[in-house]
Amino acid sequence: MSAVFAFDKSCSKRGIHLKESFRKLIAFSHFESLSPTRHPKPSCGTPAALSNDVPSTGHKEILVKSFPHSRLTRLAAALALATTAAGANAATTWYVATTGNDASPGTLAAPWKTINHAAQVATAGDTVDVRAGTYKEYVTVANSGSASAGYITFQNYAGESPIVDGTGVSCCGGNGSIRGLFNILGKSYVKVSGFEIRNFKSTTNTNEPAGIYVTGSGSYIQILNNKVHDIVTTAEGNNGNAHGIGIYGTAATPYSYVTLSGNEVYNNKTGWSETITLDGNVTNFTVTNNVVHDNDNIGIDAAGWWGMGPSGHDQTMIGTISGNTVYNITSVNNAAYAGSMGADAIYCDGCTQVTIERNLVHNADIGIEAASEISGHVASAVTIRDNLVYDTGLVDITIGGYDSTVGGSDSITVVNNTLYQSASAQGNGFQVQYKATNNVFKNNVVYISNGGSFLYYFTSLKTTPVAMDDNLYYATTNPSWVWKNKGYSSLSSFASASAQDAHSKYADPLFLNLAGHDFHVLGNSPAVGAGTNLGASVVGATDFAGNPRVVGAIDIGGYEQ
Ligand SMILES: [Ca+2]
Repeated sequence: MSAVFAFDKSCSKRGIHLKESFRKLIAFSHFESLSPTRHPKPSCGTPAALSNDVPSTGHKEILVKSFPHSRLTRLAAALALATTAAGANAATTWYVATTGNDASPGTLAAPWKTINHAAQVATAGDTVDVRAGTYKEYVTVANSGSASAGYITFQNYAGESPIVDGTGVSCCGGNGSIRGLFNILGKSYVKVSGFEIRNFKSTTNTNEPAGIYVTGSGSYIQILNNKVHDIVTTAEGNNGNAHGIGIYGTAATPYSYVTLSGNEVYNNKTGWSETITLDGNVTNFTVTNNVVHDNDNIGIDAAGWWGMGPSGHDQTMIGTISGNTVYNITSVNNAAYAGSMGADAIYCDGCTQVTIERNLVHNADIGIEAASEISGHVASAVTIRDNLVYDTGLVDITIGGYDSTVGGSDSITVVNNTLYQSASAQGNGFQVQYKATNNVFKNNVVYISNGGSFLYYFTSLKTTPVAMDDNLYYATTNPSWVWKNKGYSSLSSFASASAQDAHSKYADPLFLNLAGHDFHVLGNSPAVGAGTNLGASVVGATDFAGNPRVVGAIDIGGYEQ
């Protein structure tokens, strides 16, 4: 028996029933936030009654009334009325500054004081420019943009860095309510860009803080270039939850065309919940070029089958998770996990038709996983390609349900990834668990320096849970494959027993700089030109670095030359 058997690799993560019940609670509790809180108080709690002083339409007339009657402002008033009369499609740029006043006209010279005031006034096509400074409030976007008039955009004033800070903002309405520092509740064509969003905390399991919270149904949401951090539940040992960025499709009409790009999401303590979550009826999404690190639960999660959406509309689907850097993701200090590792850097938990490509993942409990935790369901039609994954606590890439009683994985294609475990890392390369069908592992480099396994397949329930070939394996000590809970110490013995990896190789891939984690290979590497081109729809257009994926004969691993 190799060292691999010294670890408990059964990956029995999460209190499944507990988590499911909480998800359902979330699905019902969003009604609190869906109420039209047009004029919320700075502190949370029961939504404020609607007030009539700032209606969501006709705001320009309101501004006219508030002007002092100097000659200059009468002129401005006339212009404002003319703008209103000309139609609602005139795009306006509004300004917010910590020195402002919500009774001001919202101009650069006379800005508003709160972002939330701007969020009540701005309509389709408008832009809200927020000056530098710290805004201790939460923001609920009152209106939608449109395809014809454009987005409602909330952004940093050029060259400045506004901060939305939850310090002193009480959270969040009770009864399991989620509230974000930014809330987009059933709105469409909304963009949030260039904010630091931080320090929103709850000490109870009945209040769930979020950095950015999107729920209901809608389309065209863009969350760009924000820093979201220190969103925390201190009730992790008591079923508390918090959310960095949460996109929840809760209706038969999806939340669609959702883009999360260029955000840094870090130092969050989220209990049973994830750092970035898309769950329920979410379609046509893109999560790209984000940096997600130092969080105590899953980094990026595309989820389904949890009851977040209505029956038949309960899967996150048709999307791309690409170009993200995800690291330092572990649940060992999350009391919900009672000291165990179980946090994925990137997780398709019941998603379908999703591509996970060109991500850099390291120092996570689990690198990338595609499976379902819900009995009778699967993650399906997921392509995991051109990723670099190294130094994980359990495994770099895994498929199949974590227990015989949960769901599984169907048609997961894992191609052209480079996996590495250094001597100090604890994990394996690949893992196959329960209920895995029609899956493919091909053209991957797997390099193991810790005595772990290239493949850890510990059940014997499926004859062929995965088709494997054209992989390049290398171990600095004790090469090991585990197939149907039996260990093999040579590629030939493994290939013979499994009827897999007939054309795979066992050789040093000759990384350019292993200590520096540069997984390019030298020109004379056995990876060069040694893969099988499975077609553009499978191997994609580019390699990890964004260079053409196929140059001459396709290479094995994340890089092409
Ligand atoms: Ca090549």
